[in-house]
Amino acid sequence: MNTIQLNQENLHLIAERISCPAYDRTKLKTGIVHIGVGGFHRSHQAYYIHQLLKQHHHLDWGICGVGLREADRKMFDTLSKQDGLYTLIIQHPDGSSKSEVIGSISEVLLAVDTPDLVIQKMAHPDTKIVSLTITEGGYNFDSTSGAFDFENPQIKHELKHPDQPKTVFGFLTAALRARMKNGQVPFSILSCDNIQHNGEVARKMLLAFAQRQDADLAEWIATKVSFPNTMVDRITPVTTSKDSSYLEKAYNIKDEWPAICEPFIQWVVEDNFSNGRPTLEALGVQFVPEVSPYEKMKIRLLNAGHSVLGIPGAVYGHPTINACMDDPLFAKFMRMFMDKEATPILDPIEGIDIEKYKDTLEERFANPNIKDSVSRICSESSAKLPTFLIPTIQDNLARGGSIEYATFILAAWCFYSDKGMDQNGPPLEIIDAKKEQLGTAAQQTKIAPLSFLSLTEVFGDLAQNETFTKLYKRMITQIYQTQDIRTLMSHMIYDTLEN
Ligand code: CS2
Repeated sequence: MNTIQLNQENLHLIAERISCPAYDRTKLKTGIVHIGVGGFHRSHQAYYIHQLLKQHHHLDWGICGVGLREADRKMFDTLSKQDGLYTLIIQHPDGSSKSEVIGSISEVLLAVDTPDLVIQKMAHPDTKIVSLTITEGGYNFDSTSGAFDFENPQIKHELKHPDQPKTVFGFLTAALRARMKNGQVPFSILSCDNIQHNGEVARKMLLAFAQRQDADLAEWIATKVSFPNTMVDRITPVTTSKDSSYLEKAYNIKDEWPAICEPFIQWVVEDNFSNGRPTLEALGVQFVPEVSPYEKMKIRLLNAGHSVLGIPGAVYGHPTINACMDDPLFAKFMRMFMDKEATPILDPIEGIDIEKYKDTLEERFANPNIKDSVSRICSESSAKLPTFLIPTIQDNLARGGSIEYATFILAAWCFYSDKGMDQNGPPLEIIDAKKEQLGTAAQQTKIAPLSFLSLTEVFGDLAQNETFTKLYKRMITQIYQTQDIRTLMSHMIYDTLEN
């Protein structure tokens, strides 16, 4: 068999080897513009929409994938070449996998090349939803005050030149302004990032920005645009060249950017849309009046659990989350964190057994075929921990609960950030927009043990809390003295079990 390049023209040939979209992609209308096409969007929302097109033939809900940054060029080039097609490889824990070509992304745009096309697409009457996976950091808020960061140079530029948008806020306001002028119904803005109250945060940030641009537009957005809150979930590791090679070897298909994921998938959405929505309930999406308890449970257990494994895992030398779970000490440490610190601050959810939910998380993290790198988990921790972990410390400080495990992770993160600056030490590649600031603050630890906490945009006012700082200081001293994260973790578990 010769190797076939994945694209629309070859789809009928590829369909002889692997499951392919049978719906007529040429008839797809763009109902959704999605900003931030990475692995996660492709394993989650685009997968759900693909099922909808496949099973229910609702061809109005095709997706236009948009990249806003120069860094999205590879996504744009690859998906353009493949006519939006890619293979989703679902990896089961028993070693079996299921591959399927996904066809719901019908077009792609790169905003740095064609900003006007992006605005036109969003302003087009067919577009009913603009969805976002722009990462926790993309919402441009200060984590202490929660206020919009007007000091961001790109935002400053956009406010001076509203006709030259750069960020999501510039594009959304430009498109919504066009819709307001044309007397059209606005699209809904659907945030799919791991931020609690993600819809409300998106709304607050967009309104703050719009207000500075045009008070009438801000008023129109405030009254007319819906921002449903959502909880999204599917573990999606970074695609590697091995994944493309696998498709080439197994099916003779050349796909330069497949997506890999676990079998589990969940989407809980607040049923509040200004301009209609796809009927995804038939596919298992839960539409509920109140998403917050689901979001909180997922962020404070799953996402925090990942960081609780990944940060010490990176320092110790475990390459993946499943390798961390294979180490019984790491697995126990994470469960202790979940049981003692995260669970007590969660609200009960009807129909959900939290103990079972945590058991499932353990199974999902241990999936040996996902090989989710700790570097993905640790990336952008400066944006993740203020949503995933630090609020749990604050909640426990307020209620007199345990903060030991979460505090240890912050101390380990300081050590990790310090090591990442060390040119002579073992390689520890840190991916974080705040890498320099974190590293510089961490390097002062030996002279001033609390120096890492001086980054108030990350830690808020934690450094002012004596209960916390006392514990943090003890832990950071132990970590720097022993340089042995794993032994310290085992002592903590032992002490907890003894008391
Ligand atoms: C991870 C998430 O980025 C992270 O740190 O916790 O990407 C996680 O895998 C997804 O939210 C799973 O739904």
